[in-house]
Amino acid sequence: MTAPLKRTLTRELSQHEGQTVRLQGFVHARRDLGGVQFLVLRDVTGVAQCVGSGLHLPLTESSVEVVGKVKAHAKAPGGFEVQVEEFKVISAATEPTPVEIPKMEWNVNPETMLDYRVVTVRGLKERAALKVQAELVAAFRDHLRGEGFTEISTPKIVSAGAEGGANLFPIDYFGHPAYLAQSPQLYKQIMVGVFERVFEVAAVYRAEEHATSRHLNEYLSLDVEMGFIDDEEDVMGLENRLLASIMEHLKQTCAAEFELLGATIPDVPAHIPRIELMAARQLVTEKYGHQVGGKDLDPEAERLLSQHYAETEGSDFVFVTKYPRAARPFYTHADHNEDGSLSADTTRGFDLLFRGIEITSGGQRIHDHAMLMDSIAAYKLKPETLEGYTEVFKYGMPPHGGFAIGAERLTAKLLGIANVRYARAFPRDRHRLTP
Ligand code: AMO
Repeated sequence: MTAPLKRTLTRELSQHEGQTVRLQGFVHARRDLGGVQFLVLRDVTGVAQCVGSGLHLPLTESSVEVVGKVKAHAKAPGGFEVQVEEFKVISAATEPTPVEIPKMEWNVNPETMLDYRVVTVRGLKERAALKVQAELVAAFRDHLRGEGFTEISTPKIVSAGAEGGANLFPIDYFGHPAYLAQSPQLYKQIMVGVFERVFEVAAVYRAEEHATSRHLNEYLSLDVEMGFIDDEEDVMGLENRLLASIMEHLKQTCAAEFELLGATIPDVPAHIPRIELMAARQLVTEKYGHQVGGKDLDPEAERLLSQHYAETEGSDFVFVTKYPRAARPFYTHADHNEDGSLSADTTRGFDLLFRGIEITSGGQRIHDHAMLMDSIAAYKLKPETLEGYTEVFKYGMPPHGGFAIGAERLTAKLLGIANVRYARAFPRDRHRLTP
């Protein structure tokens, strides 16, 4: 008895010209011309055209197996086709798919695509976006491990919020009030006392009431925190190197995905430009006539500021630094005045904008216990609710800082996806809890 033929992946067809191969995958598309049947088989690496006669092709998306000979064929995807000798249905679809997966385009009836996400997510473009995100996360981990960071895992059920604001999801924890974590902020800081340099990759929760193209109720937060820093420049320097590594890794692993989505991988400048928040507000008003609302930058101001740096410095990235106290959470470290005293108004908090949108917040944190307690009082927070966190600052916490990148925002902007919901396999938004 001969051993069964090993499975070949569609990407490998070119290495098997003239040979008989065994493919397994999904019926991506099918066409029956009476005498001959065409089948486009999709596997994790791509698609392959298969041609045969007398085949009873099942519904699209059925999983199937094809054994056949590889022949060069200029018009077939990848330049090769498989002439079917044996055909087997592994698991037949029992219903036609609600949308035609190969024909799907971005922005075509977006709600329907999300309603049927269990199957629409198999589409080549949807898959490509999630693949890019997976590689981006892998590169995030690799780079940080290379710089001596340790991965941590912090609780997502918490007793208090970290970021302020009203966007906490309350839960009933055995009769006690609790919340879903908005961010690992307080815990990642505590873990600096253990490992000095830490990172976490985990979902976090925000009860955002409003449907926007940049907000999810559950998103993947790529968090970093490092100890023994001089100031927030050390943190921005790290993020600069990290982004350069991520983009380099994407060039090596996701060229096909970027091509499919018509997107380009940005060059990360060796030194990402920086502008202080007040100067940024002034710039968008003076150059573009845009009056900025609130204390921060509004979405239009972010877009204009990015446009300015793309045009004048060719950079898709810009750090906005020295945020005012009023626009930052209680844990943010004050900036120093020229005489060395601490500023009452300005902090060492920063944001990073990428292609018109904030993808990161970060900064130096308060590490002095007395200063932290003063800050909690000044923000009118209840110190007893934060005790589990503030206590650690009695035990010698070094100067530290960090940042968080929203993985879906980065993915969406990298790939030209207009809404962050499509940069997550199963998004949670105001009206969507399934699938
Ligand atoms: P912040 O609240 O600014 O900061 O969040 C950090 C980054 O997370 C992303 N993000 C979101 N993405 C999708 N949907 C949302 N609702 C959403 N909210 C935020 C953004 C944002 O820049 N603890 C601090 C970070 C730090 O200082 O280390 C924090 O959570 O990309």
